[in-house]
Amino acid sequence: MPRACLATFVMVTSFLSTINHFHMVATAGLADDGILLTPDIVSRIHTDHDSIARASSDFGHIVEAIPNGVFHPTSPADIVALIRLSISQPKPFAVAPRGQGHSARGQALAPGGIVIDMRSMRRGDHVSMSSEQLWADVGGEQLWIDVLHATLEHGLAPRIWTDYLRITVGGTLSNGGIGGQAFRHGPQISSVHELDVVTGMGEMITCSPDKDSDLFFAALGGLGQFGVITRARIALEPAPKRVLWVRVAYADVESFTSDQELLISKPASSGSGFDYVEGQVQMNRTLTEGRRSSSFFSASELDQLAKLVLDTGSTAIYYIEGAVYYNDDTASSVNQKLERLLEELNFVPGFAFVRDVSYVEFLDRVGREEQKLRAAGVWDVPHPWLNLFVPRSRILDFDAGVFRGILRDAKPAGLVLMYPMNRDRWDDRMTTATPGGEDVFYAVGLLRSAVAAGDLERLERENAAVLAFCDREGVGCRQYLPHHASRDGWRRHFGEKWGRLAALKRRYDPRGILSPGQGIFPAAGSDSL
Ligand code: ZME
Repeated sequence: MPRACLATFVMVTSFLSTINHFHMVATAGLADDGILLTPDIVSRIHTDHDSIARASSDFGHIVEAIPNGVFHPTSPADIVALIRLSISQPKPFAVAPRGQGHSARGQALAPGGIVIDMRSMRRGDHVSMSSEQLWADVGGEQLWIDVLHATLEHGLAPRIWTDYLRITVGGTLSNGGIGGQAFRHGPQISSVHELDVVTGMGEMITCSPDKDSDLFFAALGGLGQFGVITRARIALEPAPKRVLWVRVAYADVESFTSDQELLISKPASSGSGFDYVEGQVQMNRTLTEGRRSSSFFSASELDQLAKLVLDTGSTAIYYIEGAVYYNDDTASSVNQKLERLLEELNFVPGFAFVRDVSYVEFLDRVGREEQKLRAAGVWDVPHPWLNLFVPRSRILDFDAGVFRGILRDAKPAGLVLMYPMNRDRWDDRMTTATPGGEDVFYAVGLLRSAVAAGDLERLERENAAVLAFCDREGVGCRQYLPHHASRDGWRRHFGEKWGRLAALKRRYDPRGILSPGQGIFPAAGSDSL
Protein backbone atom coordinates (compact mmCIF):
# COMPACT_ATOMS: atom_id res chain seq x y z
CA MET A 1 0.00 0.00 0.00
CA PRO A 2 1.41 3.43 -0.83
CA ARG A 3 2.29 5.51 2.21
CA ALA A 4 -0.37 8.17 1.80
CA CYS A 5 -3.00 5.51 1.34
CA LEU A 6 -1.88 3.68 4.45
CA ALA A 7 -2.00 6.89 6.42
CA THR A 8 -5.53 7.58 5.26
CA PHE A 9 -6.56 4.06 6.12
CA VAL A 10 -5.17 4.37 9.62
CA MET A 11 -6.87 7.69 10.05
CA VAL A 12 -10.26 6.45 8.89
CA THR A 13 -10.19 3.38 11.11
CA SER A 14 -9.11 5.29 14.18
CA PHE A 15 -11.70 7.95 13.39
CA LEU A 16 -14.42 5.31 13.21
CA SER A 17 -13.37 3.69 16.45
CA THR A 18 -13.36 7.14 18.02
CA ILE A 19 -16.91 7.76 16.92
CA ASN A 20 -18.04 4.37 18.18
CA HIS A 21 -16.40 4.75 21.50
CA PHE A 22 -17.50 8.30 21.79
CA HIS A 23 -21.06 7.31 21.12
CA MET A 24 -20.96 4.74 23.89
CA VAL A 25 -19.47 7.10 26.38
CA ALA A 26 -21.88 9.85 25.46
CA THR A 27 -25.00 7.73 25.83
CA ALA A 28 -23.77 6.12 29.00
CA GLY A 29 -23.00 9.47 30.52
CA LEU A 30 -26.00 11.37 29.27
CA ALA A 31 -28.35 10.72 32.18
CA ASP A 32 -26.29 12.44 34.82
CA ASP A 33 -23.66 14.49 33.14
CA GLY A 34 -25.44 16.01 30.16
CA ILE A 35 -22.21 17.91 29.65
CA LEU A 36 -21.72 17.28 26.01
CA LEU A 37 -22.41 20.60 24.40
CA THR A 38 -23.52 22.71 27.32
CA PRO A 39 -23.17 26.41 26.68
CA ASP A 40 -21.26 26.92 29.92
CA ILE A 41 -18.32 25.07 28.39
CA VAL A 42 -18.15 27.69 25.72
CA SER A 43 -18.68 30.47 28.25
CA ARG A 44 -15.68 29.23 30.20
CA ILE A 45 -13.43 29.75 27.21
CA HIS A 46 -11.83 33.16 27.56
CA THR A 47 -10.68 34.87 24.40
CA ASP A 48 -9.75 38.32 25.68
CA HIS A 49 -6.39 39.71 24.78
CA ASP A 50 -4.82 39.30 28.23
CA SER A 51 -5.89 35.67 28.64
CA ILE A 52 -4.57 34.80 25.20
CA ALA A 53 -1.32 36.69 25.77
CA ARG A 54 -0.66 34.98 29.11
CA ALA A 55 -1.25 31.54 27.62
CA SER A 56 0.97 32.22 24.60
CA SER A 57 4.32 31.83 26.32
CA ASP A 58 5.89 29.94 29.17
CA PHE A 59 8.74 30.09 31.70
CA GLY A 60 11.27 29.43 28.96
CA HIS A 61 10.35 32.61 27.06
CA ILE A 62 11.84 31.07 23.96
CA VAL A 63 8.84 30.00 21.90
CA GLU A 64 5.44 31.61 21.54
CA ALA A 65 2.23 30.02 20.32
CA ILE A 66 -1.13 31.73 20.27
CA PRO A 67 -4.15 29.67 21.38
CA ASN A 68 -7.70 30.36 20.24
CA GLY A 69 -8.90 30.47 23.81
CA VAL A 70 -8.20 29.70 27.44
CA PHE A 71 -10.55 27.32 29.24
CA HIS A 72 -11.29 27.73 32.96
CA PRO A 73 -12.59 24.43 34.33
CA THR A 74 -13.82 24.13 37.90
CA SER A 75 -14.07 20.33 37.88
CA PRO A 76 -12.66 17.33 36.03
CA ALA A 77 -16.11 17.00 34.39
CA ASP A 78 -15.49 20.34 32.69
CA ILE A 79 -12.29 18.96 31.20
CA VAL A 80 -14.17 15.86 30.03
CA ALA A 81 -16.73 18.13 28.38
CA LEU A 82 -14.11 20.26 26.65
CA ILE A 83 -12.32 17.25 25.23
CA ARG A 84 -15.60 15.69 24.06
CA LEU A 85 -16.46 18.97 22.43
CA SER A 86 -13.15 18.91 20.58
CA ILE A 87 -13.41 15.35 19.34
CA SER A 88 -17.03 15.81 18.30
CA GLN A 89 -15.82 18.23 15.66
CA PRO A 90 -14.92 17.08 12.15
CA LYS A 91 -11.66 18.89 12.76
CA PRO A 92 -10.89 18.65 16.49
CA PHE A 93 -9.04 21.42 18.30
CA ALA A 94 -5.89 20.86 20.31
CA VAL A 95 -6.02 21.01 24.09
CA ALA A 96 -3.13 21.67 26.47
CA PRO A 97 -3.38 21.65 30.26
CA ARG A 98 -1.30 24.39 31.81
CA GLY A 99 -0.45 24.64 35.48
CA GLN A 100 2.28 27.13 36.24
CA GLY A 101 3.43 27.13 32.62
CA HIS A 102 6.91 26.22 33.80
CA SER A 103 7.86 24.48 30.60
CA ALA A 104 10.97 25.80 28.86
CA ARG A 105 10.04 25.24 25.22
CA GLY A 106 6.34 25.68 24.78
CA GLN A 107 5.26 22.28 26.11
CA ALA A 108 2.30 23.91 27.89
CA LEU A 109 1.13 25.84 24.81
CA ALA A 110 -1.60 25.07 22.29
CA PRO A 111 -1.10 26.88 18.98
CA GLY A 112 -4.55 27.48 17.51
CA GLY A 113 -6.14 25.36 20.22
CA ILE A 114 -7.43 25.73 23.76
CA VAL A 115 -5.19 26.05 26.80
CA ILE A 116 -6.77 24.58 29.94
CA ASP A 117 -5.86 26.89 32.78
CA MET A 118 -5.62 24.31 35.55
CA ARG A 119 -5.31 27.03 38.18
CA SER A 120 -9.07 27.51 38.09
CA MET A 121 -9.42 23.99 39.55
CA ARG A 122 -7.65 25.02 42.74
CA ARG A 123 -9.95 24.82 45.68
CA GLY A 124 -8.89 24.90 49.33
CA ASP A 125 -9.91 21.33 50.01
CA HIS A 126 -8.05 19.58 47.27
CA VAL A 127 -5.69 17.52 49.38
CA SER A 128 -7.29 14.65 51.29
CA MET A 129 -5.31 12.10 53.18
CA SER A 130 -5.21 8.70 54.74
CA SER A 131 -2.83 9.06 57.67
CA GLU A 132 -2.99 5.32 58.41
CA GLN A 133 -2.19 4.30 54.87
CA LEU A 134 0.30 7.08 54.27
CA TRP A 135 -1.05 8.66 51.14
CA ALA A 136 -2.64 11.92 50.01
CA ASP A 137 -5.11 12.45 47.19
CA VAL A 138 -4.04 15.59 45.42
CA GLY A 139 -5.54 17.53 42.53
CA GLY A 140 -3.28 17.59 39.47
CA GLU A 141 -3.55 21.37 39.51
CA GLN A 142 -2.15 21.67 43.04
CA LEU A 143 1.21 23.25 43.73
CA TRP A 144 3.73 21.05 45.54
CA ILE A 145 4.28 23.82 48.10
CA ASP A 146 0.57 23.59 49.00
CA VAL A 147 0.74 19.80 49.17
CA LEU A 148 3.66 20.21 51.57
CA HIS A 149 1.76 22.53 53.90
CA ALA A 150 -1.42 20.44 53.80
CA THR A 151 0.34 17.16 54.58
CA LEU A 152 2.50 18.70 57.31
CA GLU A 153 -0.71 19.45 59.21
CA HIS A 154 -0.78 15.69 59.81
CA GLY A 155 2.93 15.35 60.48
CA LEU A 156 3.38 13.71 57.07
CA ALA A 157 4.88 14.72 53.72
CA PRO A 158 5.73 13.27 50.31
CA ARG A 159 9.24 11.78 50.32
CA ILE A 160 10.56 12.95 46.97
CA TRP A 161 10.66 16.55 45.85
CA THR A 162 11.65 18.67 42.93
CA ASP A 163 14.00 21.53 43.80
CA TYR A 164 11.33 24.09 43.03
CA LEU A 165 7.89 23.74 44.62
CA ARG A 166 5.77 26.36 42.86
CA ILE A 167 4.90 23.96 40.09
CA THR A 168 2.00 21.55 39.83
CA VAL A 169 1.56 17.89 40.65
CA GLY A 170 0.22 17.17 37.15
CA GLY A 171 3.17 18.95 35.58
CA THR A 172 5.95 17.16 37.42
CA LEU A 173 4.23 13.76 37.19
CA SER A 174 3.95 14.21 33.43
CA ASN A 175 7.73 14.48 33.31
CA GLY A 176 9.15 12.39 36.15
CA GLY A 177 9.91 14.70 39.04
CA ILE A 178 13.50 14.42 40.17
CA GLY A 179 15.50 15.84 43.04
CA GLY A 180 17.99 14.93 45.74
CA GLN A 181 15.78 12.23 47.29
CA ALA A 182 15.41 10.34 43.99
CA PHE A 183 18.52 8.20 44.54
CA ARG A 184 16.62 6.58 47.41
CA HIS A 185 12.93 6.81 46.49
CA GLY A 186 13.07 7.15 42.72
CA PRO A 187 11.44 10.04 40.85
CA GLN A 188 8.05 11.36 41.95
CA ILE A 189 6.35 9.05 39.46
CA SER A 190 7.66 6.12 41.54
CA SER A 191 5.65 7.38 44.53
CA VAL A 192 2.19 7.38 42.95
CA HIS A 193 -0.45 4.78 43.85
CA GLU A 194 -3.30 5.89 41.62
CA LEU A 195 -4.33 8.56 39.11
CA ASP A 196 -7.47 10.09 37.68
CA VAL A 197 -6.83 10.83 34.03
CA VAL A 198 -9.10 12.44 31.45
CA THR A 199 -8.00 10.84 28.22
CA GLY A 200 -7.99 12.30 24.73
CA MET A 201 -11.20 10.28 24.21
CA GLY A 202 -12.90 12.41 26.85
CA GLU A 203 -13.14 9.58 29.35
CA MET A 204 -12.32 9.97 33.03
CA ILE A 205 -10.40 6.88 34.06
CA THR A 206 -9.13 5.98 37.52
CA CYS A 207 -6.00 3.95 36.97
CA SER A 208 -3.33 2.24 39.03
CA PRO A 209 -0.82 -0.60 38.68
CA ASP A 210 -3.84 -2.95 39.03
CA LYS A 211 -6.49 -1.15 37.02
CA ASP A 212 -6.06 0.27 33.54
CA SER A 213 -2.36 -0.06 34.22
CA ASP A 214 -1.54 0.80 30.59
CA LEU A 215 -2.88 4.28 31.09
CA PHE A 216 -1.36 4.62 34.55
CA PHE A 217 2.15 3.88 33.34
CA ALA A 218 1.65 5.85 30.13
CA ALA A 219 0.54 9.01 31.93
CA LEU A 220 3.45 8.93 34.42
CA GLY A 221 6.19 10.74 32.57
CA GLY A 222 3.83 10.84 29.58
CA LEU A 223 4.47 14.48 28.66
CA GLY A 224 0.73 15.13 28.59
CA GLN A 225 0.22 12.87 25.56
CA PHE A 226 -2.35 10.44 26.94
CA GLY A 227 -4.54 12.45 29.24
CA VAL A 228 -4.94 15.23 31.74
CA ILE A 229 -3.98 14.17 35.27
CA THR A 230 -6.70 15.52 37.54
CA ARG A 231 -5.85 13.58 40.71
CA ALA A 232 -2.87 11.67 42.06
CA ARG A 233 -2.63 9.48 45.14
CA ILE A 234 0.83 10.15 46.48
CA ALA A 235 2.88 8.16 48.98
CA LEU A 236 3.73 9.95 52.22
CA GLU A 237 6.16 9.42 55.06
CA PRO A 238 6.39 10.89 58.55
CA ALA A 239 7.88 14.33 57.96
CA PRO A 240 11.13 15.30 59.62
CA LYS A 241 11.10 18.55 61.58
CA ARG A 242 14.56 19.78 60.81
CA VAL A 243 17.47 19.35 58.41
CA LEU A 244 21.23 19.68 58.54
CA TRP A 245 21.85 21.16 55.11
CA VAL A 246 25.43 20.63 53.96
CA ARG A 247 27.71 21.59 51.10
CA VAL A 248 31.22 20.16 50.69
CA ALA A 249 33.55 21.39 47.94
CA TYR A 250 35.88 19.58 45.57
CA ALA A 251 38.54 20.76 43.18
CA ASP A 252 38.49 17.56 41.11
CA VAL A 253 35.63 15.78 39.45
CA GLU A 254 36.87 12.29 40.31
CA SER A 255 36.60 12.74 44.09
CA PHE A 256 33.33 14.60 43.64
CA THR A 257 31.66 11.83 41.65
CA SER A 258 33.08 8.94 43.65
CA ASP A 259 31.85 10.54 46.89
CA GLN A 260 28.42 11.13 45.33
CA GLU A 261 28.28 7.51 44.23
CA LEU A 262 29.29 6.34 47.71
CA LEU A 263 26.53 8.46 49.22
CA ILE A 264 23.78 7.18 46.91
CA SER A 265 24.82 3.57 47.57
CA LYS A 266 23.89 3.83 51.25
CA PRO A 267 20.44 2.38 51.86
CA ALA A 268 18.00 4.23 54.13
CA SER A 269 18.05 1.24 56.47
CA SER A 270 21.76 1.76 57.19
CA GLY A 271 20.83 4.99 58.96
CA SER A 272 24.22 6.35 57.95
CA GLY A 273 23.70 8.23 54.71
CA PHE A 274 22.34 11.56 53.56
CA ASP A 275 18.58 11.76 53.01
CA TYR A 276 19.18 14.00 50.00
CA VAL A 277 22.14 14.13 47.60
CA GLU A 278 22.66 16.63 44.80
CA GLY A 279 25.67 18.47 43.47
CA GLN A 280 26.66 21.51 41.49
CA VAL A 281 29.40 22.53 39.13
CA GLN A 282 30.67 26.03 39.76
CA MET A 283 32.37 27.36 36.70
CA ASN A 284 35.46 29.29 37.69
CA ARG A 285 34.37 32.52 36.13
CA THR A 286 30.99 32.55 37.86
CA LEU A 287 32.75 32.54 41.20
CA THR A 288 35.49 34.98 40.38
CA GLU A 289 33.65 37.40 38.10
CA GLY A 290 29.93 36.62 38.14
CA ARG A 291 27.02 37.84 40.20
CA ARG A 292 27.82 36.03 43.38
CA SER A 293 24.56 35.83 45.17
CA SER A 294 23.79 32.70 47.12
CA SER A 295 21.12 31.89 49.64
CA PHE A 296 23.40 29.27 51.17
CA PHE A 297 26.95 30.61 51.18
CA SER A 298 27.94 33.75 53.07
CA ALA A 299 30.07 36.40 51.37
CA SER A 300 33.19 35.19 53.14
CA GLU A 301 32.47 31.59 52.16
CA LEU A 302 32.13 32.70 48.55
CA ASP A 303 35.54 34.39 48.87
CA GLN A 304 36.93 31.16 50.23
CA LEU A 305 35.50 29.22 47.25
CA ALA A 306 36.80 31.81 44.77
CA LYS A 307 40.24 31.44 46.33
CA LEU A 308 39.98 27.68 45.88
CA VAL A 309 39.37 27.99 42.14
CA LEU A 310 42.18 30.49 41.75
CA ASP A 311 44.60 28.32 43.78
CA THR A 312 43.81 25.15 41.88
CA GLY A 313 43.66 26.92 38.53
CA SER A 314 40.84 24.63 37.47
CA THR A 315 38.05 25.77 35.21
CA ALA A 316 35.44 24.50 37.63
CA ILE A 317 34.97 23.40 41.19
CA TYR A 318 32.24 21.11 42.42
CA TYR A 319 30.22 20.75 45.53
CA ILE A 320 28.00 18.04 46.89
CA GLU A 321 24.83 19.22 48.54
CA GLY A 322 23.50 16.86 51.17
CA ALA A 323 20.84 16.84 53.83
CA VAL A 324 20.40 14.89 57.03
CA TYR A 325 16.85 14.97 58.35
CA TYR A 326 16.22 14.90 62.07
CA ASN A 327 13.55 15.24 64.75
CA ASP A 328 13.37 16.12 68.42
CA ASP A 329 14.25 12.57 69.40
CA THR A 330 17.32 12.43 67.11
CA ALA A 331 18.50 16.02 67.67
CA SER A 332 21.13 15.06 70.23
CA SER A 333 22.87 12.57 67.92
CA VAL A 334 22.50 14.20 64.51
CA ASN A 335 25.71 16.23 64.63
CA GLN A 336 27.68 13.13 65.45
CA LYS A 337 26.00 11.27 62.61
CA LEU A 338 26.94 14.06 60.19
CA GLU A 339 30.52 14.15 61.45
CA ARG A 340 30.97 10.43 60.91
CA LEU A 341 29.51 10.79 57.44
CA LEU A 342 31.79 13.69 56.51
CA GLU A 343 34.81 11.68 57.67
CA GLU A 344 34.12 9.21 54.89
CA LEU A 345 34.27 11.90 52.21
CA ASN A 346 37.22 13.35 50.32
CA PHE A 347 36.28 17.02 49.91
CA VAL A 348 38.93 19.71 50.23
CA PRO A 349 39.81 20.01 53.94
CA GLY A 350 38.11 23.00 55.50
CA PHE A 351 35.45 23.15 52.78
CA ALA A 352 32.43 21.78 54.58
CA PHE A 353 29.56 24.19 55.26
CA VAL A 354 26.56 23.32 57.38
CA ARG A 355 23.22 25.06 57.99
CA ASP A 356 20.58 23.97 60.46
CA VAL A 357 17.11 24.73 59.03
CA SER A 358 13.49 23.62 59.25
CA TYR A 359 12.23 21.02 56.76
CA VAL A 360 10.11 23.65 55.00
CA GLU A 361 13.02 26.11 54.77
CA PHE A 362 15.09 23.36 53.21
CA LEU A 363 12.47 22.20 50.72
CA ASP A 364 11.50 25.74 49.71
CA ARG A 365 15.08 26.96 49.24
CA VAL A 366 14.58 27.73 45.54
CA GLY A 367 11.48 29.76 46.47
CA ARG A 368 13.78 32.16 48.32
CA GLU A 369 16.08 32.24 45.30
CA GLU A 370 13.06 33.11 43.18
CA GLN A 371 12.28 36.13 45.38
CA LYS A 372 15.80 37.44 44.89
CA LEU A 373 15.82 36.86 41.14
CA ARG A 374 12.44 38.52 40.75
CA ALA A 375 13.63 41.50 42.79
CA ALA A 376 16.67 41.75 40.52
CA GLY A 377 14.46 41.54 37.41
CA VAL A 378 16.09 38.34 36.15
CA TRP A 379 13.26 35.86 36.63
CA ASP A 380 11.09 36.53 33.57
CA VAL A 381 13.95 36.11 31.14
CA PRO A 382 14.64 33.40 28.53
CA HIS A 383 15.63 30.04 30.04
CA PRO A 384 17.27 27.87 27.41
CA TRP A 385 17.64 25.04 29.91
CA LEU A 386 19.11 21.71 28.98
CA ASN A 387 18.65 18.74 31.30
CA LEU A 388 20.36 15.46 30.51
CA PHE A 389 20.62 12.01 31.99
CA VAL A 390 24.19 10.79 31.49
CA PRO A 391 25.24 7.14 32.05
CA ARG A 392 27.69 6.78 34.92
CA SER A 393 30.35 5.19 32.75
CA ARG A 394 30.64 8.35 30.63
CA ILE A 395 30.27 11.08 33.24
CA LEU A 396 33.98 11.90 33.35
CA ASP A 397 34.10 12.11 29.54
CA PHE A 398 31.08 14.37 29.71
CA ASP A 399 32.76 16.57 32.32
CA ALA A 400 35.94 16.87 30.27
CA GLY A 401 34.12 17.55 27.01
CA VAL A 402 31.52 19.92 28.39
CA PHE A 403 32.73 21.71 31.53
CA ARG A 404 36.39 21.76 30.57
CA GLY A 405 35.69 21.97 26.85
CA ILE A 406 32.59 23.55 25.37
CA LEU A 407 31.71 25.63 28.46
CA ARG A 408 35.21 26.35 29.73
CA ASP A 409 34.96 30.09 29.15
CA ALA A 410 31.27 30.34 29.84
CA LYS A 411 30.19 32.85 32.42
CA PRO A 412 26.67 31.70 32.94
CA ALA A 413 23.95 33.44 34.86
CA GLY A 414 22.27 30.46 36.37
CA LEU A 415 23.49 27.17 37.66
CA VAL A 416 24.73 23.74 36.72
CA LEU A 417 23.46 20.71 38.61
CA MET A 418 25.10 17.29 38.53
CA TYR A 419 24.14 14.33 40.69
CA PRO A 420 23.72 10.57 40.35
CA MET A 421 20.66 8.40 40.85
CA ASN A 422 20.06 4.67 41.20
CA ARG A 423 18.37 3.19 38.18
CA ASP A 424 16.59 0.47 40.14
CA ARG A 425 14.31 3.14 41.61
CA TRP A 426 12.84 3.80 38.15
CA ASP A 427 10.07 1.73 36.65
CA ASP A 428 10.55 1.06 32.95
CA ARG A 429 6.84 0.66 32.39
CA MET A 430 6.55 4.41 32.87
CA THR A 431 7.02 6.73 29.92
CA THR A 432 10.05 8.79 31.02
CA ALA A 433 13.09 7.89 28.93
CA THR A 434 16.24 7.00 30.89
CA PRO A 435 19.66 5.76 29.78
CA GLY A 436 19.60 1.99 29.75
CA GLY A 437 22.03 -0.63 30.83
CA GLU A 438 23.76 0.88 33.87
CA ASP A 439 22.92 0.89 37.57
CA VAL A 440 23.62 4.58 37.99
CA PHE A 441 23.04 7.62 35.83
CA TYR A 442 23.62 11.31 36.44
CA ALA A 443 21.21 14.18 36.09
CA VAL A 444 23.05 17.14 34.61
CA GLY A 445 21.11 20.39 34.44
CA LEU A 446 22.45 23.35 32.53
CA LEU A 447 20.03 25.87 34.03
CA ARG A 448 21.19 29.10 32.51
CA SER A 449 19.34 32.36 31.98
CA ALA A 450 19.70 34.84 29.15
CA VAL A 451 20.07 38.20 30.84
CA ALA A 452 21.98 40.28 28.30
CA ALA A 453 21.80 40.88 24.56
CA GLY A 454 23.22 37.94 22.66
CA ASP A 455 22.99 35.55 25.63
CA LEU A 456 20.14 33.49 24.25
CA GLU A 457 21.85 32.82 20.92
CA ARG A 458 25.15 31.95 22.63
CA LEU A 459 23.49 29.64 25.15
CA GLU A 460 21.52 27.92 22.38
CA ARG A 461 24.75 27.40 20.44
CA GLU A 462 26.40 25.94 23.53
CA ASN A 463 23.44 23.62 24.13
CA ALA A 464 23.60 22.44 20.53
CA ALA A 465 27.34 21.83 20.91
CA VAL A 466 26.74 19.79 24.08
CA LEU A 467 24.15 17.63 22.33
CA ALA A 468 26.42 17.23 19.30
CA PHE A 469 29.28 16.21 21.59
CA CYS A 470 27.08 13.56 23.25
CA ASP A 471 26.01 12.25 19.83
CA ARG A 472 29.47 12.25 18.33
CA GLU A 473 31.07 10.55 21.33
CA GLY A 474 28.19 8.10 21.78
CA VAL A 475 27.69 9.18 25.40
CA GLY A 476 24.15 7.76 25.40
CA CYS A 477 22.50 10.84 26.98
CA ARG A 478 18.77 11.19 27.29
CA GLN A 479 17.13 14.57 27.65
CA TYR A 480 14.98 15.09 30.72
CA LEU A 481 12.13 17.59 30.10
CA PRO A 482 12.94 16.70 26.52
CA HIS A 483 12.67 18.76 23.41
CA HIS A 484 13.28 17.33 19.95
CA ALA A 485 12.61 19.11 16.71
CA SER A 486 12.14 16.02 14.55
CA ARG A 487 10.14 12.81 14.61
CA ASP A 488 13.39 10.95 14.33
CA GLY A 489 14.75 12.80 17.37
CA TRP A 490 11.74 11.62 19.36
CA ARG A 491 12.07 8.09 18.06
CA ARG A 492 15.66 7.96 19.22
CA HIS A 493 14.75 9.63 22.51
CA PHE A 494 12.25 6.92 23.40
CA GLY A 495 14.30 4.13 21.85
CA GLU A 496 12.69 0.78 22.51
CA LYS A 497 9.72 2.48 24.19
CA TRP A 498 8.73 4.23 20.95
CA GLY A 499 6.49 1.49 19.55
CA ARG A 500 4.54 1.22 22.79
CA LEU A 501 4.26 4.99 23.00
CA ALA A 502 2.77 5.27 19.53
CA ALA A 503 0.31 2.44 20.26
CA LEU A 504 -0.77 4.11 23.51
CA LYS A 505 -1.23 7.39 21.70
CA ARG A 506 -3.53 5.73 19.16
CA ARG A 507 -5.49 4.23 22.01
CA TYR A 508 -5.83 7.17 24.40
CA ASP A 509 -5.57 10.19 22.13
CA PRO A 510 -6.32 8.91 18.63
CA ARG A 511 -7.19 12.36 17.32
CA GLY A 512 -3.89 13.73 18.59
CA ILE A 513 -5.39 16.66 20.46
CA LEU A 514 -3.39 16.60 23.71
CA SER A 515 -0.38 18.79 24.56
CA PRO A 516 0.66 19.57 20.99
CA GLY A 517 3.45 21.84 22.27
CA GLN A 518 5.59 18.78 22.92
CA GLY A 519 5.79 18.20 19.18
CA ILE A 520 6.01 14.43 19.54
CA PHE A 521 3.05 13.45 17.40
CA PRO A 522 1.43 15.23 14.48
CA ALA A 523 -1.00 17.84 15.75
CA ALA A 524 -4.79 17.51 15.71
CA GLY A 525 -6.37 17.66 12.28
CA SER A 526 -3.27 16.24 10.66
CA ASP A 527 -3.89 12.86 9.08
CA SER A 528 -0.74 10.93 9.73
CA LEU A 529 -1.06 9.72 13.30
C1 ZME B 1 14.69 21.59 36.01
C2 ZME B 1 15.31 22.00 37.29
C3 ZME B 1 15.44 23.28 37.72
C4 ZME B 1 15.86 21.19 38.24
C5 ZME B 1 16.33 22.02 39.26
N1 ZME B 1 16.07 23.28 38.92
C6 ZME B 1 16.43 24.44 39.59
N2 ZME B 1 16.01 25.58 39.10
C7 ZME B 1 16.35 26.76 39.69
N3 ZME B 1 17.11 26.83 40.76
C8 ZME B 1 17.56 25.70 41.29
C9 ZME B 1 17.24 24.46 40.72
N4 ZME B 1 17.82 23.53 41.46
C10 ZME B 1 18.50 24.14 42.45
N5 ZME B 1 18.34 25.45 42.36
